[in-house]
Amino acid sequence: MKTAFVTGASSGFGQASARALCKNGYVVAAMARRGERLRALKDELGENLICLECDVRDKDALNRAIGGLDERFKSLDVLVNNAGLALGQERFSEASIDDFDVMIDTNIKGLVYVTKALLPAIIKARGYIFNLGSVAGVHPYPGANVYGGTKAFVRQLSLNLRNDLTGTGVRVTNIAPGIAKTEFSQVRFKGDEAKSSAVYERTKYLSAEDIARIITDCLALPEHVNINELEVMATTQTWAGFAIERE
Ligand code: NDP
Ligand code: 8X3
Repeated sequence: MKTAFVTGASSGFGQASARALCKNGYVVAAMARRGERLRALKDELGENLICLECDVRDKDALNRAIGGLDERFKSLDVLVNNAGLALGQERFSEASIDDFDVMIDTNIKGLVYVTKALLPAIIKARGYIFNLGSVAGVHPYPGANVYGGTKAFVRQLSLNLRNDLTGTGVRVTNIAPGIAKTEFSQVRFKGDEAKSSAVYERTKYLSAEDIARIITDCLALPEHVNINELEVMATTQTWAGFAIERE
């Protein structure tokens, strides 16, 4: 019996990954704040889905939730560190400091808390850590400021973890997706339907299932193969080039 732990499992990549892992025979601990979404997923997937209604920013609650998991989770085969968000896309000077706090606390600190709490179990299983970075952590774009910074942190932490985990057999992959249709833009634009749907207009984007498939495909690789990072874009997405000021 293999075990997995997925954060942000109530929507998007996390939900699709929890579903795919369950269907591949894993017992999955699924964490998110929206418990009703997790319970609906459990109705769909059955007893191999364990609901953990928790905010990854709350270190004590997180440690209690992880501590309350049954014996099977003393050994953890897969961690998908996925919970995260962007809030706003204004220039740094106009953006909200409260939004910065939420992104830093969730995307950076939450991911660190989860990893720290679960690492002994992951080492025991010679397990696999997937961290959800972003193209925004590699390529700058206007208004990505703090969000991009948090994802650059995720990328560098992923690489540094590989060093610290040398000799343990634990694998770490930073997955850095580009445009993908989930609830991401609804959250980023705070429910502004016109803004969020404009992101996906007249183009072909990645789906949550594409990312889940990448995760299960990586897991199917032999144990001696570690993919350090995977930057994944829709075929329709490329770069816009440098911006040049002209007089
Ligand atoms: P969604 O908004 O669809 O899903 C985000 C998930 O994160 C939800 O399940 C949400 O659950 C959870 N979450 C957010 N904050 C917290 C918190 N404080 N505690 C626990 N869970 C939390 O977006 P995606 O699936 O697209 O995003 C998943 C990850 O992928 C994020 O890290 C995002 O930055 C990254 N990403 C997304 C891309 C995209 O274009 N979609 C591209 C590149 C990276 P709940 O609200 O119930 O707590
Ligand atoms: C999400 C992808 O390009 O909107 O991380 O930042 S992007």
